[in-house]
Amino acid sequence: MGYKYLKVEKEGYIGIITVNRPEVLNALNREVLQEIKEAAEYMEKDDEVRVVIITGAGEKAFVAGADIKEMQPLNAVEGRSFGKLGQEVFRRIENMEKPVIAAVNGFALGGGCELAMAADIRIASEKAKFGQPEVTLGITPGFGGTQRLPRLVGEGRAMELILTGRMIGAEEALRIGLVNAVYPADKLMEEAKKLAETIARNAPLAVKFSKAAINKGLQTDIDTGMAIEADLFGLCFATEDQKEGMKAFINKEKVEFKGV
Ligand code: CO8
Repeated sequence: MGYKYLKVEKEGYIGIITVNRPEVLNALNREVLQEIKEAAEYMEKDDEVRVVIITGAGEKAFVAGADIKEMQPLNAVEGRSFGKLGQEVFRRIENMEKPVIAAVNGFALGGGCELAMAADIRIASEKAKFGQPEVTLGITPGFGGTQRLPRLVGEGRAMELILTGRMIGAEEALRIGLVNAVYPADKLMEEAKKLAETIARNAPLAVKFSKAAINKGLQTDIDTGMAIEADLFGLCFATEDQKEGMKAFINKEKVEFKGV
């Protein structure tokens, strides 16, 4: 399908979604959010795609937030509905069965930082800047930031970042665990693809179950989490990839996982 605000591409096992609205630093209006949801659903259904990368078009921004011009006139009911739309789209990304990598190439502010946090792994360019500046605009983070930031960096750091609206650079984001790695700007996509390829070479169902075990387990007590892990671990033994993967190890051969 055609997208107005996204570039959606496939390279082998990798699906790439690029938010493409550089004239406003890739700001998220309703249409962009809707398109991101459609692209995520398209990637989820496509059996060739094993890993998804999300990035932003242009040199400056990953996503500089929700569209402030679109939000400015909203009343309370409309504001809540806009917030709910962003929450729903980002939750859809988080709940994708396939792993999602955010390649943060520039400003990731407000809704942009929240989009990156909905991905499973974040890597950043040296030029990336992160922040939740909502309180400087008279609003709270509304696309999951108050929930995901403390889970990722801890309550104290999240409180400071959200209550001050302070912007941080890539190195600080790395130090506090908001991103996993920082690369020179011209190497970011290459590194994102290398990471995606490493994941894509592994058994797709085992990757999918591992993601599910982590995400579901983090929302419950440890005994329930262990039960979730045991069930998914058991399910792996019903797959061809487990039989082939272990046989290949024993016979000192290479394996091409099929995802069945
Ligand atoms: N929305 C709309 N337009 C934007 C946005 C945005 N978030 N960010 C940048 N733009 C536009 C600018 O208005 C400008 O347009 P124009 O050329 O027509 O004036 C163009 O992009 C380029 O931006 P700048 O000229 O400002 O570029 P600078 O390099 O000078 O500055 C910054 C870059 C620092 C990133 C700056 O643009 C900025 O501060 N942007 C806003 C960042 C921000 O506050 N983001 C958070 C938005 S709030 C949010 O995301 C809430 C999510 C939850 C919503 C819940 C709903 C109820």
